[in-house]
Amino acid sequence: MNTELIDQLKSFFDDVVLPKGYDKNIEKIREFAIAAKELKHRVIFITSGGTIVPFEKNMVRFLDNFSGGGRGSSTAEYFLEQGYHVLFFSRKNSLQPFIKNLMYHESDSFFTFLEHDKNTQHVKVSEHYYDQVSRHYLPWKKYIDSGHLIRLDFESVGEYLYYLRGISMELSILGKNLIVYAAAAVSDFYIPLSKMAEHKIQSMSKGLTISLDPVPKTIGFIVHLWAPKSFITTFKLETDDELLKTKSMQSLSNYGHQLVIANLLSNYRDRVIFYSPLLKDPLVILRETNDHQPIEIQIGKQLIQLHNNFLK
Ligand code: PAZ
Repeated sequence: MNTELIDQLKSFFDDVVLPKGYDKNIEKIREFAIAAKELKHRVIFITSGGTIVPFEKNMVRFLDNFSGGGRGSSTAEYFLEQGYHVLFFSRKNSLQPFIKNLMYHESDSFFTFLEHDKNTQHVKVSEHYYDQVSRHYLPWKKYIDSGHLIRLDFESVGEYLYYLRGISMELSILGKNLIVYAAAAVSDFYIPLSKMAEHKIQSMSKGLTISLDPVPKTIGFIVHLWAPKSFITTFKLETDDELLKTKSMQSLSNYGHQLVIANLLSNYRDRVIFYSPLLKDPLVILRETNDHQPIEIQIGKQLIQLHNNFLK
């Protein structure tokens, strides 16, 4: 890795807050990685949801982005069902595998599923929703209790990168059995602590101009330093179709990893394209309009096939 990039990353880490409980959480991940290695488990490390960029040290305001964690959580479900162990690293309060269907009900909130039991004066799951609640809650509980699914969350871009580095390094002992699946929408800009207001920014008649520094690119670090033997998947999101192919190919040639999944904001739930040196041609994956299954099932199927080939 070029020393300039290494220095940039070092200054980034020096100028953001170390996540609370970092050492303890990394210790948990180390134990998970050691057990998975001993038992030769296949593991996928999924990042999901969007990072925030705080404006103040005593944070009142922040920049956010649209990602809600649908892609990451649906992918986690598929891989768990296929026998993979999943480390699910997601934005705090974003969608979670299986229980996402209970967190956000189509017509109402989680309260839709409840009813008042007049005999006990307790609230219980309404009989009408027994099947639905069990179908989503039970697999979630089963995978957590069995240790197949472990979860950790992030909020700011600083927390995200600290853990991205720490988790990748811990899981790297799994070698080729590890897939890194970086689906989170990570901010390209941030405010370093040294330039950040201490307290709530006060209103000013002349308005507010905020200057943001670039966040260092980390794909190269994962590929060359943090988890060099694993199968690395990154996402490329664009809004302009003309740019999508070029940017995806550029990313593959810059970093030399296994897979870029390209998607457009306008239809990312219905269409993605795989660019990979393991494929002869780019692979377009479409969700049929009458298909009620999420596209992540198709993504997962193709990804497992590529992972199988990579392992041979
Ligand atoms: O979380 P979600 O389902 O709402 O969105 C998923 C996504 C579009 C953020 C993901 O597919 C993706 O493209 N992630 C990378 C984003 C980026 O290039 O910054």
